Amino acid sequence: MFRRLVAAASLLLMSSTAFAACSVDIDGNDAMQFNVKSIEVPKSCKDLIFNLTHSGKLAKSVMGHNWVRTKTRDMPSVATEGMVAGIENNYVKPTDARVITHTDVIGAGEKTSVAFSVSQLVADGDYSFFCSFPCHWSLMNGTLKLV
Ligand SMILES: [Cu+2]
Repeated sequence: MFRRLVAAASLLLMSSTAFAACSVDIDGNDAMQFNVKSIEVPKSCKDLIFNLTHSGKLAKSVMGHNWVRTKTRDMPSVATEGMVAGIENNYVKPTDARVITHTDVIGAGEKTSVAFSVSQLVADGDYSFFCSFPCHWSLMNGTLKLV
């Protein structure tokens, strides 16, 4: 039932031309890798929809992935403090003002989405995204910029 609802929601998003050009699909796998290393956000988008999938076979307690966005300089400290916050907080310190957006942690075969307002980004801003599951951020990270 849940999967069917998620599939229906995805179809709705994909069928909307407004969202189609303003969305990013990214996948995490069991080798602790994202399939995207950089994201360019068009200035013309009002919101960016970020869709995260997990194409691996491992459970979220073992090889969970999320997507966290911060300024690049904040990434190491946010990742370290997120590890302590635990899976019940999706490895993100609650009310961490340095975290601009994040998804929940997902495991194999799951998907999740988050939307954020592109107006939060400045043109020359130095942003990164990463997975804050313990010890993943140094491999699972990339850059995000407004274009
Ligand atoms: Cu991860």
